[in-house]
Amino acid sequence: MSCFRACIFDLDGVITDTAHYHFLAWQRLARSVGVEFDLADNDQLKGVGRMESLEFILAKSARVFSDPEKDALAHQKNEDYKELIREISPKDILPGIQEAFDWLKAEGWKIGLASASRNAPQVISSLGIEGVFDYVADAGVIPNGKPAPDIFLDVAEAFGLRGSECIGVEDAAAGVTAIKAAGMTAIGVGGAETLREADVVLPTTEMLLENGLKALVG
Ligand code: B16
Ligand code: MG
Repeated sequence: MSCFRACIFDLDGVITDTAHYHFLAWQRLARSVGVEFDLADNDQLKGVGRMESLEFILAKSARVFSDPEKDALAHQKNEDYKELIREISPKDILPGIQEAFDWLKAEGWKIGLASASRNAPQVISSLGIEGVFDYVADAGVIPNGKPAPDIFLDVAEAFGLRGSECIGVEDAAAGVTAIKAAGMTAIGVGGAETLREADVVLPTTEMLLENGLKALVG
């Protein structure tokens, strides 16, 4: 009998490929303030909240930005991002994710969402999967963002479970660190080097059920 009773998913880059849309919107913002922003920079921002990500980009500039300027830039990035995700639909659920949801439900596990994105409710609604989750964390009220464990602990607490009873699934190094800091088992989806702290690393979500969840359950 497995000790696991919940699976807690990250959204961007795990359930759907919005990580790429975040990249495009941040790149546009970076160019508007005259700095470069590439995929390697973006990897460091995966899972990192909006204002912290903005600070990372602005630190590349010689200019000093006032708080109102920062608010305006963050607002513009979000407008660009919302424009990019307007067309999202159920066909944008990454391969293997629905299969994993079906198995988790059949096994009686709780399913949670731990996304740093304030746009998460909109995205899961566009994907048509808002009914899948037993609990969706509200990034707006979580004190410390990833890599702090807070958002994963919030979900576990909502389920009345200990960290050791939960598996977290993440595409970001900051997210894997957060899962491990919450005392949970981590499945990383992406590059083995970036996600080396994870208990299991899978190159794609297609392998999540067979090589991730079922492998951990034994
Ligand atoms: P928003 P996740 C994170 O979502 C993204 O990975 C990250 O790139 C983004 O900056 C952050 O959400 C905040 O998103 O600006 O929409 O509030 O990967 O934790 O699902
Ligand atoms: Mg992510």
